[in-house]
Amino acid sequence: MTRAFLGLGSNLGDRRALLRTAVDALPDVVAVSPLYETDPVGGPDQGVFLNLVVELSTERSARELLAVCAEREAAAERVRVERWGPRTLDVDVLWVDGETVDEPDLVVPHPRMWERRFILAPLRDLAPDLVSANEIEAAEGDVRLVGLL
Ligand code: GSY
Repeated sequence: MTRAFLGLGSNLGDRRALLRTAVDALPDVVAVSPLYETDPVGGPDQGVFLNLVVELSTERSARELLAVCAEREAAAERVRVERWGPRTLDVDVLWVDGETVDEPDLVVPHPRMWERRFILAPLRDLAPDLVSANEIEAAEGDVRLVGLL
């Protein structure tokens, strides 16, 4: 079994319910981070996100996890009018212990995770061995702890 982390975010529709439904449907989940309200990083002017990270204990590869992410986004009837714009649900493969991938449609570890506080804050809650407090400080975008999903 391998430790893996997925990042989930939503800034369109009933954000909390969309995240709850997605987390409940994910396989191999062993921990769910607290929920954060986060200012959008990149893209056009858009509403604030809710973000969290889940930990999996899984035999799935990063590539197989990408397919799981796509399934959850499709189930949320993901609407995304423009690139980097508002979306009902975004699910990203962040990290898989011992695995790196560098392919056009999948890069693991997630290539922008170290710049994004909305990823690092909930990831550190679950995996303080991966993310230091200094790395959170150096990352971009305000985040506010909301509580448990
Ligand atoms: O990469 C995920 C989508 N996304 C987010 C997000 O989930 N949260 C915040 N705060 N900003 C974001 N910008 C993008 S793109």
